[in-house]
Amino acid sequence: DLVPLRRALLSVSDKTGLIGLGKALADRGVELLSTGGTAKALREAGLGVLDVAEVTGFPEMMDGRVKTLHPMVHGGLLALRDNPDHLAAMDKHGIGAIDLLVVNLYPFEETVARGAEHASCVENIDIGGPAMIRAAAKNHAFVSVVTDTQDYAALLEELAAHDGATSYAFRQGLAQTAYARTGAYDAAVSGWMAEALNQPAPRRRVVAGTLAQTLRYGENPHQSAAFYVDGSARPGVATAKQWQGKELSYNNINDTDAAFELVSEFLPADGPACAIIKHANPCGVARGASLKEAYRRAFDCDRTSAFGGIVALNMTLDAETATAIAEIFTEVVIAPGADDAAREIFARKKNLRLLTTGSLADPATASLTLRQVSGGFLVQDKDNGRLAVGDLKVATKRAPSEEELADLLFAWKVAKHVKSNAIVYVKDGATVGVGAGQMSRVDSTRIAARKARDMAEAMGLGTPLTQGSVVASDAFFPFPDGLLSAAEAGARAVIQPGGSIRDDEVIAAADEAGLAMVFTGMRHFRH
Ligand code: 93A
Repeated sequence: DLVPLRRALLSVSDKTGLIGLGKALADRGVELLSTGGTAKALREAGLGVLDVAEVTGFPEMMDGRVKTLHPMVHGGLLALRDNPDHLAAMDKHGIGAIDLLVVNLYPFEETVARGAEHASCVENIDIGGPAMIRAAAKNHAFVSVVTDTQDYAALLEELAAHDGATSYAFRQGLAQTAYARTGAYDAAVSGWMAEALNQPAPRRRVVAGTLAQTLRYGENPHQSAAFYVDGSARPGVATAKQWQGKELSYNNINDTDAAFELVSEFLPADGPACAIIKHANPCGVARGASLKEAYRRAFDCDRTSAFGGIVALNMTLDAETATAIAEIFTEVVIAPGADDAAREIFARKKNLRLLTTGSLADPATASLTLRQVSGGFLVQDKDNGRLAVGDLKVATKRAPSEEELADLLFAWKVAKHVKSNAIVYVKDGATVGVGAGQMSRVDSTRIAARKARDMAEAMGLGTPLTQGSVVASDAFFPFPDGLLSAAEAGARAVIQPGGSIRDDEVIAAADEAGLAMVFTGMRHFRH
């Protein structure tokens, strides 16, 4: 199954590593064919190249839209070298076999990501490249196809190992990569069009991404895992710059994303905010007069859980905040930026990972969330539902005070990022109890209250922090019990969607307990 490599076609937009590859191939006596810009680069490096235009007998035309779409090219890629009919056709039409195709595509994803105009994005939809890639990959019995600059080294190693030939297994591996690339490419084009049309996310979408990184393992060490990026280039864990520390793990990436998405709910204009995440749930979220204070207050919600947590900040990390964070074991810190002094402080903590994103995520952007089920995927719009004060309906006799209202809205934003059933107690712009992921709402209410009591005890406070707090529930209280349990813990005001058939009972219970309760009319399930 060894196929000697005699003739190669190189057509690459990203010229990284091109000259080195071209030289190595030329040294092996491989004949090089190439398209305009690629041929020029190779020639400038002193290599002999035959223009594809010479092979096809047609000039590149229509701004390059048509350059390789020709039987002289596609026949050379697709012909079965052991099929007499194919060989006869090659002979008759003077088609030379192409044993190696090296293509990387017009940078469509990058063009979209940098916010280019529609026409420019369209012009960057590569047609000839994917056509050749798919042809060469189909004919992997004879042809090698390289679509990633990172695979040049492996190709040269393969040629060295087989005296200038390639093995079937190697070619098949390249073909698999090639189809992954063309699939992801077309998915990116389709996704971009869906966004331009403002289409509801689930309609006719192909979900695909590009492998960014293989991970050491998945959620558990016996699961293999990888990180794929969708090319949207939004601020977040996928595009962040990592300044120090070892590679992020699967769970780190998941938690860091949750932390950053949550803290991005808090605009810097409204003051510093911090979120600490453990196992994808917040164990503390707070505002503060300074970033350090926001961190401290978030930390005080649940100091036990915050150990080994992920910290997200809505502003540039400064030295005093970095010092405070460095005091306890923290896995990852993510922020829009980090100043030099803060970076110096972290540099002494070798294991701490610092990520900067340039800016916050926009919680209002439309995008997809995916979940796999046996035999398929569930696709939905990301929950970017946001609330304005005008959307709230006061359900009880007592309306919330201004301070309570501010805390209710804060609690609601946090509850959106807590696994259901979610219960979030907040006081003075800081969570004081979070109940997450319970199968019954009343359990979440109690767990959050108990944790608040534990914290008060640990901090030597007389009363639990939930005294005089407000509480958010991500979905309606189906019975008064959850609400009553929150009141018992000291909550004075409640925010919840409303809409239960027992709303009347729940409202009556709230009135009786002297609570103020507002309905949002919107639910934030997160499973
Ligand atoms: O506009 S195209 O879709 N039409 C083609 O026939 C074609 N053939 C190769 N784009 C085409 N290519 C692409 O040109 C390759 O995929 C590669 O990205 C690029 C290399 O062009 P150059 O060698 O001129 O830099």
